[in-house]
Amino acid sequence: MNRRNFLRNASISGAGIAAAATGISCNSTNTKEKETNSTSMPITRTLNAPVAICTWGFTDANETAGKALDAGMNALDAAIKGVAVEEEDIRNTTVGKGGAPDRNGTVSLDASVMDSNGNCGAVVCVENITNVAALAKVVMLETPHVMLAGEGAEELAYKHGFKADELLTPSSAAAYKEWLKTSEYKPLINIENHDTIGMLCMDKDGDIAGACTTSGLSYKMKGRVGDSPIIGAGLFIDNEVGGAAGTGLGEEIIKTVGSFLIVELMRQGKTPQEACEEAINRIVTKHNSVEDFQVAYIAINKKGETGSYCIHPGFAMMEYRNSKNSRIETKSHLKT
Ligand code: SD4
Repeated sequence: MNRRNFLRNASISGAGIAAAATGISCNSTNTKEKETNSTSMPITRTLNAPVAICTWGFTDANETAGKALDAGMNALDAAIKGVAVEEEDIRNTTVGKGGAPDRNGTVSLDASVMDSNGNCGAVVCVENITNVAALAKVVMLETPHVMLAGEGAEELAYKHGFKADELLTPSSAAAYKEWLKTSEYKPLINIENHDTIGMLCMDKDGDIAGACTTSGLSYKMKGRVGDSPIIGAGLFIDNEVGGAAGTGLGEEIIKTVGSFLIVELMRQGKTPQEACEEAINRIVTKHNSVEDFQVAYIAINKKGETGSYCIHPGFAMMEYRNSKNSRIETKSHLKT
């Protein structure tokens, strides 16, 4: 038995034993399978998969991933395929091509991926490649490293057939020109200026993986890197437990290692919803005021249960399940 199957079977047996101990019966709404544990006791396994969730209201991206999962694609490739929809959509001003530039007028992208075996890859400060989540997968698979920056990441991309692209579009260049008039570095709250995509997928086998991709904060300092490409901050997966992804002011997510925290809280028994709420509360309790910035989290556990929570109202999570794509308005710490 390879490590992956060993862990999967171990976690399934663990879930079954815990459920038996609490008298909870695991009823699946989707996939129900009988398993046998080491003492030959039948265990009903709940997978409720496939499931795809993502940050903000990215209907098409989430549906793309969900349909790919339905067709049998593995969780990592489905997440990368889903987020590519936003990377390639020039209307999205904080992801991929068309993303807002830094203060010098250069668009630079960050991304990370993590698979169900605990492997991960990331790229930061990439200036000429649109599909940076796919590039993060190349770092994961084709190098002995986890993260590559700037020119090194781009060299790797060209070696693997990626094409150079102009990421600054006429409309992002015009918005930048307008911004230069005041050069005001404003805090960002919601989708109108802030729409990184973090996506978590559970495939038909119940394996979980994710991807996170962004151009970061609009008009950031040159070289600034946020949470999205930092494993544990913007994205974290532990296939025995679940996964989490973040969006919002990356500095706050990094300081509290938000996605790792959520997965660890789920490991301790919290639901995805409770874990997201506690991770937001960690940030809130460290500040006198959180009026000025947004942070939002999404999470999924091994049973396919999901949760989301944020600081300011206005954040929504997309969820694809049983071939249905739904927008889930997320509860927030601040009520207005
Ligand atoms: C960052 N977390 O670079 C990203 C920004 C973001 O929606 O989420 N925008 O800090």
